[in-house]
Amino acid sequence: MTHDPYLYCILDLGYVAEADAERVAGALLAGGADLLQLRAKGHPLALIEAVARRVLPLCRAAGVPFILNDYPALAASVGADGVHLGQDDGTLRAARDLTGGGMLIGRSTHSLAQARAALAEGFDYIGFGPLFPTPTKAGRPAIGLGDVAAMERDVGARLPAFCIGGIHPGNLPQVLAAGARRIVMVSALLQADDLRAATRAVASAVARAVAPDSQL
Ligand code: TZP
Ligand code: MG
Repeated sequence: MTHDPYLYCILDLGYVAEADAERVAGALLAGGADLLQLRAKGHPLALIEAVARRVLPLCRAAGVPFILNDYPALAASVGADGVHLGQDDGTLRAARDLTGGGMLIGRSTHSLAQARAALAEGFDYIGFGPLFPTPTKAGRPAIGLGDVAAMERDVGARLPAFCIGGIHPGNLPQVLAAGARRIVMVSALLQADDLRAATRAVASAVARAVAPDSQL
């Protein structure tokens, strides 16, 4: 990463066919993803491992951390840069025991209280949301924009905090105006006609809002 991370992209196999993994990852990276996560709900571990091993070198070449969702031991064995844990995916300590030191470990949070707890526990970064309803995490209630500023003040000032959930280019200005400084965008990018251009436009919009002098 050459600058502070603003845009966290997710290669979600719910939207991307396994055979397209490298093409899509390449477009997200070329468009300016600052972190890339592989998310593969309901897929066999062997397939997840195979995709991770194919995508990881692209991230390395781009200088972008590769994060695996859900599986600390697999993240360690493929040499990922990090692992992402939901609220029900165990403690930070348990994940560190599986991965050893030096790996980024992130936590999904769904409230200000959970965000503060993740900071206190020592996670390296958090996701905060879903801000809006989203088919990518169906059934998870939206938390809205009301706590974004407080979360940024109490937590985002101390560790990278990525707003997530139902964010698309149309509501991005509203999310940034609410105080978000880093975002995750999944379906809106993965379903774009020109993935690389869409990613580039979002990366630039976030950078312009949070670092007006940025060259992005
Ligand atoms: N965690 C909270 S919301 C979400 C995850 C993984 C899904 C985000 O996807 P999208 O398509 O950008 O709403
Ligand atoms: Mg999980």
